Amino acid sequence: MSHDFNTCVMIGLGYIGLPTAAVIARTGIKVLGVDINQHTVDTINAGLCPIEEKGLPELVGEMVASGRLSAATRPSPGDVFVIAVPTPFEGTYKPDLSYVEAAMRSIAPVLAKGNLVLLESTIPVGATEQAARWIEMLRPDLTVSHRGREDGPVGDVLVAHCPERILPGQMIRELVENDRVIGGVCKAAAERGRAFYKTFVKGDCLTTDARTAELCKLSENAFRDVNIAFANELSVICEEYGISVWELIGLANHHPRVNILQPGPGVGGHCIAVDPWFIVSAMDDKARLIREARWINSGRPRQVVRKVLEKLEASEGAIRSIACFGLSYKPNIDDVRESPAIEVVEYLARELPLSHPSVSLSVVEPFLEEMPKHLAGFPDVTKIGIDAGLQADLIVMLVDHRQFRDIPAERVAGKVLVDTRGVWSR
Ligand code: SAJ
Repeated sequence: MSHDFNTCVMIGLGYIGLPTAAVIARTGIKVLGVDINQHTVDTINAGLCPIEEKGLPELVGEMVASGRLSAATRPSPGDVFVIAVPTPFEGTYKPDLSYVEAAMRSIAPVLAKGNLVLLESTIPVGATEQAARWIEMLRPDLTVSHRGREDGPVGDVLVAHCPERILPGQMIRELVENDRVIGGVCKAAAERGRAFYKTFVKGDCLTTDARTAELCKLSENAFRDVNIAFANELSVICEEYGISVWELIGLANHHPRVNILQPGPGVGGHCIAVDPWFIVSAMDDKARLIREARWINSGRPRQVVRKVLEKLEASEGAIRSIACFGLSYKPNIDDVRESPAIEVVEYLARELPLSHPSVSLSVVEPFLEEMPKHLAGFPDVTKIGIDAGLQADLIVMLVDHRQFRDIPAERVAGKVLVDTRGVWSR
């Protein structure tokens, strides 16, 4: 190895931490993955993978078998500590940094001079500096270099933010190929961070300060949210005019400088539906466009439900069964976090018994074996296969999985459709 990173401790073995730990282990660095969930730890130590992701089970199995990856509930000393814990928001849309603070508390006792601490979790502006202060308070015997003190002596512990950017479904490839932004609390931290990422990243590793890196990540996801909101607003406008939004976007995108995204039933996942609030909650009325986009996208599931109820009313009792196609937050994955499709089904499952008690509701989701726990409170909602779903009187297309795209339009001829993804309406 042409570097001096021999051991890495990954805090958090979720959707980001586990694939990142496995890819780091592949370089030959010894990785200890830490998670508070004993079941996750046991599963990984058995060479199994608790997350569905292309290529990940094989890589985890191989790394555990080689002894380069292991898991525990508490950290041990190491050269680099990577933090990949969740940063949810509270009811007030303010980010909750308690997991980051708990991670700092867990690593503080084992930190040593020369260590590098990298936060990959998506965090609000200022949080990396806050993490550095927590370390200082917990370990008064160690110095942590500060913002604005670049010319002073380099701290014993270097702290930087390197936001993750990987797309579920393509994580292993993107972990290696994507460019990375590394923002140091001081310049030395950014440089040391770059040296670490260069051990497994083929993309460019760009250095900056911690605040810029924090806002960079939030801006990337806010950019996508705003652009999806634009597509969703266009779909409402098109409906008013009786125009196909899919045809419109297809035509507009022939312009060399136009690239409109796709409308849908809303924005799901644990990133784009969450991160823009980290900007809005800190900025209030200075982030009006970002806030409006969030409202537009988070209101989409209710618009879909309204459309379904309008179709029911218009059918005057002819519609006896509804099948919702897709539950995951986007196509071709099994991830249901913040899924707008689940929200649509939940609304319908609550509403139908009240206003249309004789109409049955079922869901079709080839990427899940069982009904997700969010829908456990609705025993009347059944999970059925594609063929059975196509027998329903009203089909609500919520996720354009490849299996659904393969269904020829003739098979839904004569059905009442609410096609939020343009599977049969393009
Ligand atoms: N969506 C639309 N229309 C579109 C594109 C997406 O409605 O044209 C919806 C999807 O159906 C889904 C949601 O948006 O519900 C988000 O999906 P996504 O594929 O846009 O993004 P994520 O949440 O899976 O991953 C994003 C990525 N960020 C960007 O593309 C800027 C990823 O690179 C980040 O690593 C990830 O967030 C993260 O962890 O922050």
